[in-house]
Amino acid sequence: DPFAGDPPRHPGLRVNSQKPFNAEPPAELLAERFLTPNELFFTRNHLPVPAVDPSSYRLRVEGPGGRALSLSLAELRSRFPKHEVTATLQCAGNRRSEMSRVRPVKGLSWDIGAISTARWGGVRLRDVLLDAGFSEEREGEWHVCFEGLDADAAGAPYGASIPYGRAVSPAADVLLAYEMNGEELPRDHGFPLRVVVPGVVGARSVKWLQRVAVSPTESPSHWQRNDYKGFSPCVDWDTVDYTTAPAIQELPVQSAITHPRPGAAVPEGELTVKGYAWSGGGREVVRVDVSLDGGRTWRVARLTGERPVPGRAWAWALWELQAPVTAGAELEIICKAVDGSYNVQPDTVAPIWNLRGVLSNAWHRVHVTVSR
Ligand code: MTE
Ligand code: MO
Repeated sequence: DPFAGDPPRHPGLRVNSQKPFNAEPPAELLAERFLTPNELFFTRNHLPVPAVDPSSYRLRVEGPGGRALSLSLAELRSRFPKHEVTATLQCAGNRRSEMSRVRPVKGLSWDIGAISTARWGGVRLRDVLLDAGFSEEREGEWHVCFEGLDADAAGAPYGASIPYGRAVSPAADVLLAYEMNGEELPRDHGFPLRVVVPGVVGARSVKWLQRVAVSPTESPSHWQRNDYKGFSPCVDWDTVDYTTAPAIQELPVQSAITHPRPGAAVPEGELTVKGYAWSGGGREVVRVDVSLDGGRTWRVARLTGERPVPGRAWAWALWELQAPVTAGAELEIICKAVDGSYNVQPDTVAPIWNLRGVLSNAWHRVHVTVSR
């Protein structure tokens, strides 16, 4: 069993697949805290968790002109300043289960919890690239490619890439992280070193990082070239051509209701509706609208948690709304977020349906009844 060496996990996680391990925190706990506790942070593994000996671990950074850096963990910590960033990671497949209710899609059936937030500590990717001999400006199209230590049966490692400009931009805060919420990285989240690309789909934040290289083309990895792309609802598995769509990088604006849960009976009186909202590319959430009557009337939720720097809003906003509800009522609660570029979420799923079930960000709808 290639998964026999996987680490123990928190029993409270909602497991979507055991081997490889994929799990999300229960929705009721998801937005209870601004920083997701490490043991509840959603986990998205494609392969078995590699066992890494931190004393012999080396990060290989391919430099220009055939030079290369080989960095131990101690060297990473001592050669480069420590940098900390609070960032939300969201899987492209978050809320896929709502998409499969429109028409079946291929992929893990995530509910609303393939998203979590942590304070990451590590070194800036930028500092490591400059140390390896790269410069800030580079003519033409370049990509920074990452490889993990986890490999498939054919020996191909998990890999992904991001554009060079994001990797070297000091404002983009791309990290090689060795800490998560003040603790050493847990094994499920990439021990001993992972990439964290704030504002970008989780798939590019490569865990168990082994190698960094700069290339004129994107990572050759399956997960960069043939997955994590969006298509029209008219494209099916017979017609899909992965070369025609760009790899997902920055994600669209997103929000979901974490309380109450679908089908709940809530007591009459004052109802508190809670949830999260987030947008890609550092675009801050400027407003969350909530309806209790299926979208006929709206109220504005109160945003809680840390307020972000505009343009570098890497972490989600939590929100809540109090409203009186009367016994016997059937409520269709809806939330929708607006980001700093006034991007909004689509009202329904069908027009954004796609065969892989990614980018599922329609208005989130929760039906509840009010009891006495
Ligand atoms: N990195 C490696 N090496 N292997 C993986 O399977 N999964 C990716 C990314 N990095 C993955 C990886 C995907 S699709 C996501 S959404 C995030 O890791 C999830 O990070 P997490 O498990 O820490 O939440
Ligand atoms: Mo993902």
